[in-house]
Amino acid sequence: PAAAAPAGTKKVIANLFEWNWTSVASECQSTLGPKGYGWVQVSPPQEHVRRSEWWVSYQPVSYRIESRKGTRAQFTSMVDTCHAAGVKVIVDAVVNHMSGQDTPGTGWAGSSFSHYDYPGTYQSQDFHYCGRPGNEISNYGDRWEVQNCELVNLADLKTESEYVRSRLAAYLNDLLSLGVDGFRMDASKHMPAADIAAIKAKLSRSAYIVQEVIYGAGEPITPNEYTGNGDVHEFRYGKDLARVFRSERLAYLRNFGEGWGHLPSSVSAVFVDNHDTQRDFGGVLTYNDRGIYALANAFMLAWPYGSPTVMSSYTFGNRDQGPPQDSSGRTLNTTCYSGWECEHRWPVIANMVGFRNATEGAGVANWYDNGYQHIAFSRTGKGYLTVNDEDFAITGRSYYTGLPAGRYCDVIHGTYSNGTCSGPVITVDANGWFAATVPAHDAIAIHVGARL
Ligand code: AAO
Repeated sequence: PAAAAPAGTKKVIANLFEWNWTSVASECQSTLGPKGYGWVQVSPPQEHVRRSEWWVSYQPVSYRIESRKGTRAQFTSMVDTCHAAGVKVIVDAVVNHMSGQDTPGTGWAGSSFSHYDYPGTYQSQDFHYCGRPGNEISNYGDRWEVQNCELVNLADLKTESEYVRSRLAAYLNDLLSLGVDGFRMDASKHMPAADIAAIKAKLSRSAYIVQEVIYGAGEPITPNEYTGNGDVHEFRYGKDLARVFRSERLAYLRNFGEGWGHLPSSVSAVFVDNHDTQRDFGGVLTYNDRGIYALANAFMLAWPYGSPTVMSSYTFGNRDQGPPQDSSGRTLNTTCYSGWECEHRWPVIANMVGFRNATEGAGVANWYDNGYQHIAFSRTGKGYLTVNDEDFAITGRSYYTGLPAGRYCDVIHGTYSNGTCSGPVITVDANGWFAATVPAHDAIAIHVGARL
């Protein structure tokens, strides 16, 4: 396929959902860079409608880089700071549509607009009017309707038109000029793959592309159609992983990924949950699942399928609740573990980013399972993970790792830094074995990047 996974040796993405630019910048410096994250995904930066809900970000009013998350200057400085910390930036790009407000209004930065008129940007001739009730998508079984009607009332851009394509490319090129490295193409299912290809062809330089196409059983539009443009989010991954952890057997994971009918690994972008699935897909694992959520992320980071994104959420009670904000709607600075979950900082998850980096390119070997909830595998010559999701500890076993003899930091229970380990040390013998107890609902992970 034409697509490339995120380039470089550090491929893990942290999705700092709805963080403001100042907080993203300091997180790049303090945590993302030092912990080995290669990329940060940020929420849509363009001017949007004014309301308190989180999803205002998905209702563009103009392409000025001014939003509740910060100004153009703050955005630019964030990109520079992240780059200096070795972290590349992916922008969530809302290109399928404009706003969904029926009454005219004024956007975040003062641009006035009405549903089908964005002065200086788009006018009524730039939108689809599909002629179905409310111009609304109701049947995902109808390809034409999904790509020509409105997704939840959002004014649907004619992405087949040359003017619209050029305007969208101008927006993305503006972001590239500020140093942005990649784009998450929001609502890609609602644009023909050829339209995305035409927009991509107008970009001033190459950029990482990941397309949001939610797999829906029996739907005519499939994720596979989009792989020629770049990576595609594999929504089956998080759903299947949650089902395995909640009601099936970890032993089934031995061929997780392509063996389960998921996209080819080289074009697949995966996550345990994202901002939509944690709200709208019953059953996925989220921060509310605490330890099991950490174990699912540890598995994702250890298992060589797809490009992983670690979700980082703010705490919410109801679906529409916006991020912590001041009385004018400006997003507050992030305060981890108080209003913000900061999953990407959880020690198990953050330390497993180092495991991913150290094992990049190594295959799976030495798979072991007990038929139920205890699994183990090595990443040839580089690392080893065992997960025990039984209700009891596994004692009196030895594990064959194939790793060089030595003393390794168990990065599930300790952090390796400057040659020391803050937790238990695992000793691999001259034949590549170690012996250890794995507590119930727990794990042990070792890798060559955290060897004492
Ligand atoms: C808000 C209000 C609306 C109002 C609108 C305009 O909620 O009531 O009409 O403003 O004023 C976000 C929010 C929306 C918000 C919108 C705009 O989620 O609540 O609307 O901003 O502010 C489809 C799309 C997919 C989309 C998803 C939400 O295909 O692209 O809906 N995701 C992206 C963003 C998302 C954002 C938008 C797009 C819009 O990530 O945050 O919306 O920019 C099936 C289909 C999917 C379909 C879902 C939901 O999925 O397959 O394509 O996604 O249904 O309709 C199982 C099935 C799976 C199914 C899934 C979910 O797992 O396997 O097929 O369940 O039901």
